[in-house]
Amino acid sequence: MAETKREIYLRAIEEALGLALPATKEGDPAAQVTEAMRYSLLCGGKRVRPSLTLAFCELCGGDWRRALPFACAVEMLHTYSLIHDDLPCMDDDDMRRGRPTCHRVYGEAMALLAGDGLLTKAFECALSLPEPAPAARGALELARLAGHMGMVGGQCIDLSIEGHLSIEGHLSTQGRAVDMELLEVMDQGKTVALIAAACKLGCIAAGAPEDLLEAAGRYAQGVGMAFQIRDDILDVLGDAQKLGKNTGMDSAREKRNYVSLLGVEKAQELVEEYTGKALGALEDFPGDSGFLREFALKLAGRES
Ligand code: GRG
Repeated sequence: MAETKREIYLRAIEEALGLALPATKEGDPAAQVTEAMRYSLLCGGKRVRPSLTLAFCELCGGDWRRALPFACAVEMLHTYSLIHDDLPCMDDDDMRRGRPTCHRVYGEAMALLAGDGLLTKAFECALSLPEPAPAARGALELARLAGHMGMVGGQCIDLSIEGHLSIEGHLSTQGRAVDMELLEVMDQGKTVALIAAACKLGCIAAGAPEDLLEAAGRYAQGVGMAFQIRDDILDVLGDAQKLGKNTGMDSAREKRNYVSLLGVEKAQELVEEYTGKALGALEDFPGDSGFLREFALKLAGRES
């Protein structure tokens, strides 16, 4: 049977990631940190973000293979954020992508360095695009969206809500009730920003005009918010299942997210509303957007 577009993308992404981060020779001083980086990067994951990069490149009329350095960059940056998020000083998680977290295997210091290594390597990859102008533009977009005004900023709000961090000034969440507005600001940073980078980098690799980058940003807003809210729903339903409950509401109350504010049903309605917005943004593209349409719909109903 012929491979689907998703399978073709996935195969290319896995191959490109492995080539971008080869194992080092025995005795190399970087051998252990490279192993820790490869452990987290090459062990599954849905590859949502790099698939978006390739699909947007193709939608904008580019050869999707040319966007592979950007796709690898986005996935490396995402993996760094997961490694750091799992550390004891943040979410303190033992399992990730179906196996023990990086720090559980390599220790905290090495996991911190593996994350740092992947963050840095992401920019090396982005800047390795053969044409210097789109390479620089892509790296700039990635830096802006992943940094303190994007993903890192969103993570700060999350830690502040969970009581791990107090932030002075305009980002302070102390004493503020967790409402829909605050959740949206947090998720725009924590989740949407990197998804937006993934989509925009695909357009940049294809040499698309600014109005299409803007439309890709709108698609990312819709898909990114839907992805996060669906994640909240799966989290709560997963917890409820573990506890043998029929509804996730008890465990949802402990966490502050869309399910704790709205309940599962209304949260899923919001997933569908945001997905509709994403589909609307695709109308601005002249090319065949069937893959990205299906992708958004699949993510809205995903089970893992
Ligand atoms: C540490 C700077 C820093 C940021 C961390 C990624 C992140 C921000 C936190 C992880 C927790 C979380 C629920 C983030 C929201 C984004 C999200 C749903 C990440 C998981 O992405 P998937 O489902 O993971 O695409 P895979 O493993 O499939 O790649």
